[in-house]
Amino acid sequence: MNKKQNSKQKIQKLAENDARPERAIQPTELLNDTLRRIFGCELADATQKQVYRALCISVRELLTEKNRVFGNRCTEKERKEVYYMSMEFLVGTSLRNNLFNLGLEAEFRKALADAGFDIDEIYAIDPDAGLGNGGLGRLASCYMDAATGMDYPMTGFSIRYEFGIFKQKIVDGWQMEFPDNWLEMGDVWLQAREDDAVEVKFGGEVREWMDNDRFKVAQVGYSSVMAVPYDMYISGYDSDAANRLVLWSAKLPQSFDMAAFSRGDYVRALERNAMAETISKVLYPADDHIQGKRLRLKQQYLLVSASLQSILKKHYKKYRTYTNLPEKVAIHINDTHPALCVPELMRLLIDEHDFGWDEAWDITCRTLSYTNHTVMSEALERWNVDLFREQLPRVYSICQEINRRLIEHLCAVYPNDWGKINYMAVIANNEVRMANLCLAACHKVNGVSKLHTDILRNGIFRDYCQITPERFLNVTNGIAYRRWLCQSDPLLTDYLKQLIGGDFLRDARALEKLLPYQNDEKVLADLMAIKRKNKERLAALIENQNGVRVDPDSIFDIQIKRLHEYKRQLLNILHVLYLYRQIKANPHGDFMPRTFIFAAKASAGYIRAKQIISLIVAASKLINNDPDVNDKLKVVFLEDYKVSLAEIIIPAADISEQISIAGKEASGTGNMKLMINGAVTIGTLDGANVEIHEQVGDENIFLFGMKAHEVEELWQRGYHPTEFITPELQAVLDMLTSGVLGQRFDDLVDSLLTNRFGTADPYMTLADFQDYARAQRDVAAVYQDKQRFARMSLINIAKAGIFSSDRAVKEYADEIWNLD
Ligand code: OX2
Repeated sequence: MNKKQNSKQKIQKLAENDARPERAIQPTELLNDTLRRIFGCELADATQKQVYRALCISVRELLTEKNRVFGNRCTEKERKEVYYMSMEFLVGTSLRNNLFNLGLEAEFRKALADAGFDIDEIYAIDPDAGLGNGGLGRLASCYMDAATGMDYPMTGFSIRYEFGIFKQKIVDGWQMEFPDNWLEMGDVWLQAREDDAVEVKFGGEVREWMDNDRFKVAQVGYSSVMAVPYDMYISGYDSDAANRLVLWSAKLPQSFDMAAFSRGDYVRALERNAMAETISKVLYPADDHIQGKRLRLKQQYLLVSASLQSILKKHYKKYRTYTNLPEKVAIHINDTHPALCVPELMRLLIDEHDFGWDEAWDITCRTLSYTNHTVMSEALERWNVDLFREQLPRVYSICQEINRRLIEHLCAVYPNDWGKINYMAVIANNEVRMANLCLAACHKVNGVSKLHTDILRNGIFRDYCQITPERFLNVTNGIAYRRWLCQSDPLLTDYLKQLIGGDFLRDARALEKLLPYQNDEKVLADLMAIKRKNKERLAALIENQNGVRVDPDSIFDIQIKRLHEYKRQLLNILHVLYLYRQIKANPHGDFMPRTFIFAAKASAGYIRAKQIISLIVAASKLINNDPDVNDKLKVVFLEDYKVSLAEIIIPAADISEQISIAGKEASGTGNMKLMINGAVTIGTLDGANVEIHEQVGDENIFLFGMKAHEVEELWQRGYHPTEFITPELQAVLDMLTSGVLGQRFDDLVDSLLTNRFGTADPYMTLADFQDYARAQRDVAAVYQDKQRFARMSLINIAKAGIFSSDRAVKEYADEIWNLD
């Protein structure tokens, strides 16, 4: 090879023939080349930040090449591609994940150490790309990783939010939100493609006319926004592929309102500029909940319209036709947020590519598929008709026609059953219903755990399922365990490699090779020693951030997830106070020391959720400062929960709290991450907990509470929370209203006991309390027997393989997307 070529050129050259250019890399040479090009320096005189950027850029360039070669191969073979549309991708950090996937971690660690840099310090510079709220967004990222690792051509589409999920601080016991300016450092992962910007039209009106006997429709008098794509490359473990996550950023068209400038209305012109660019400014911080805001609708349309236009353009370039779209392209709608795909694909095919309605509808239906992630009624998206029509007049007229035809069809299927027909309509009661739009069109609809899919089939989507049951299926969620186990718990991973070999790195089901060691005292002791190390690491972080000393020999009982009433953090903290009272009453009693650790963000406007955070913080102050209970009970609320914090907490967990009211948590994925790290679940039979229970059996999980059907039955009979209050529980509730916690939580107690806010105790916290306390006693009893607990932990690790996102993505590929 020509000596004058730099590493970048060499990689380009190699990649033409070799899908693994990473194998030929010389880390020091590559870093020096990049440093010279970007900063005009070399490792010897670079700063840590320069090294960080140079390393990221080197990795990005490598992935760019991999993606180009992989893309060409897919094009040559005319492989079917999948496009995953999601308003959220909770990517977390990228650097360590990419180096790990490319098999370059150890080499770069060494090269940097030789130059006097600690790679862990460099990782710490890498910001979380927090372009999502919680499980839904993280799932999208896990699926990108898995698909890439399995060489599936998959492109993610989302929005380049300038501000991701807010940073959380607790100020005087109350959650405050601060902007997350992740692009300051995170921009290094993004590659802008200004030339591929796409026009997206808002507002105006619909005009119809005849053109040589052809009926034509168009949107006129609209305002344009340009959507500029930014590519983030996604690596996969030990794979030939590299895929792209395309993030759209809103910009005003260059030519826009030049008139205002020439009129000298400089300020107004710039104002409109800013208005257009607000579309991609900030992620809506609500999880499992909608706010029907105009800006949110604009975000959704920006994502959908820009993505579909670019998909169609690429498709046409390859095949010179759109009629084979369903054979070559699968477009997946991740929850209803991108449901506008249905009318927008129709619009593009009809208005811009001259298809008739029937053919366009056939193509649309066969191309689109939809995942539902929640049955919570406040999360089912509905748009006010006036708002919708004002912003998207042409898309609205298409929705009307979809609805007209749908109702015609339903009248034939369910004659005169107006209740049902109204329930199934796309437009009704002055609202556009996004779930029904997906149900009317998509060729496949799936839930995210067995229980959740049953509830879709027999509950909220029953009427649709009756007509076409073959469209409905389950794909239980999965996690990218190479991030959540292999990268976040290197101690356990190295140990497992020695003990059972490295097969589990390729196939998570190989973790079952651990099972034969379940009675091996040495192995059990080793596992506990690793857990203890991870607990020490977390204890150090807690001391550093919260100034609280926790005992690594206590049970680390962990609830980390979005704060939502249905997830019942309130149940957990009420029980903590209940334990507190027990210890106070009997300070010399035999009590297994415990540390309860919480981390959770509440949606900014969700006051009840913020009150629950305040209660946790207040309880932690009282308990952590009470010398009577000090070595027995601690409570910690860790601020600013995010992917990178989860990666430190999860390996240190003994107990995983999955305590939602049965029937409400669609799946949960934190439950899987904790399980694969050896935490034992205390939980209800909800979401994927049901399947975790199937895997580990009664012996290796702490179940409690009502089952989903029992919850329903209790509602039917009439739920009276006061009937479930024992004197001990009453005493706990009294703590909340008495002021001993430094403030009073009357609202929270009211929400449990009175109907003032609607239903009393809508998530049946009190009804499940006694059985939860019983299950917690079981936890303490079992933990006394260290070996027994270690065995439970081992079995949880061994049986977690099924929850790999590799398995989940394969099911999507085979049963929904029809990929080869
Ligand atoms: C979440 C669900 O609440 C959770 O149960 C599930 O595991 C996750 O999605 C991934 O499927 N917003 N967040 C969710 O649903 C919605 C809507």
